[in-house]
Amino acid sequence: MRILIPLLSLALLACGPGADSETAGGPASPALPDGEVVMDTVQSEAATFRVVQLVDSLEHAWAVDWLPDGRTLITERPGRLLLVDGDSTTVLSGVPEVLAQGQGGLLDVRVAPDYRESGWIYLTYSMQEDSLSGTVLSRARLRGAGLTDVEEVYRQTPFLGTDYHFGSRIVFPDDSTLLVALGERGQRNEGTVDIPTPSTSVGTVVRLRTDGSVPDDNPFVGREDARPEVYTYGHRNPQGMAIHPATGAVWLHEHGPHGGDELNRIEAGANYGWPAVSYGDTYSTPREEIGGTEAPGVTQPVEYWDPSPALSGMTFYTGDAFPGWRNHLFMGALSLQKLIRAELSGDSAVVHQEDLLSKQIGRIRDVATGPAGHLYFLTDASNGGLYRLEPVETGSER
Ligand SMILES: [Ca+2]
Repeated sequence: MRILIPLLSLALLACGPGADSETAGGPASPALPDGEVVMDTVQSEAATFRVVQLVDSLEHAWAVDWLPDGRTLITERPGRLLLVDGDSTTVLSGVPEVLAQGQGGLLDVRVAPDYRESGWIYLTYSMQEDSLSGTVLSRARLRGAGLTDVEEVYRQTPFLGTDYHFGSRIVFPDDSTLLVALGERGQRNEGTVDIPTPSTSVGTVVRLRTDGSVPDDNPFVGREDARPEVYTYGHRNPQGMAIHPATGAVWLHEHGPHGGDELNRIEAGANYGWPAVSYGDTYSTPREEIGGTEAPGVTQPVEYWDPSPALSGMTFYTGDAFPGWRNHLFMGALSLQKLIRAELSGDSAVVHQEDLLSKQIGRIRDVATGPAGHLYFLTDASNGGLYRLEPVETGSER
């Protein structure tokens, strides 16, 4: 059963917390509930922490982000956008209609970096039209308990007939542009080994201005055989993307087929190979390699995993609560039900990995640095939750 208190929250929204409290590094946010400790003292390589469940009864939660005043936005795949303010959770009205089918539904949510001035909140979701579907990016403003000024900013081209591999994640390299990672919609099936091209936006990262227009300096602008919004291509089903806080490089992970989940560093114009190049195998037996593991002109992943963790969600940890984790990359895993901590060598390699919470909490769909510099994650389940990792002081730590 869902435990929501929309009526009470309407009153709270009108007198919410001040808009000047900061989200990262500051005191614990008054806009989050106290939560319930579900794991007491977890000792890991570089930190000791407890796990606190902040929100329960989430139905296939997909993404989490925060407003500048500390209130929390959570998407649920069936099509709901939730606003968490203290102990109250509001289902916001005005969310665009989504195709909640297969892997589709309401997906990512990101608060614009210039939110205090622009008020924009960005959403990705799958949408159906004429029995075909694809991933759409829209933006809207928050007013009271609903969205207003909703406008479609971009839609993937072409729409296709499957209901899976929609991607998707949004990041903002700066105030004026954004990147959206889009799935290949399952059209590149087993046995297909065509070298990918930038002629469609399936299986791509697209780069747009925040109003959806195409920047003049995109890599394929002016080429007749390519779409100008495409920034990188040859991706399979990316569900995690983040910007390195020190270098500004864009990192992305993507689901491989049977094996071969990849971590990639995103470079303008690069081809990441799917489906011609993969470290995964066919789903059918006997298992066979799909294409080869390398080809001329195809960018190799920085790292790949076999078996596939089914990666989802990604953040570079930038908070102050866990000094031993600073700038480490955290990735959620659905199938293998864990949080992966990865240490990078600059922007070139993963030099160390640690698995956290393996099979202890569930399928992890999103992970983020959030209020008070803590690490937060969402679980993907019909009764999932929002959780927070908090530091536990031990004798050996300063
Ligand atoms: Ca690849």
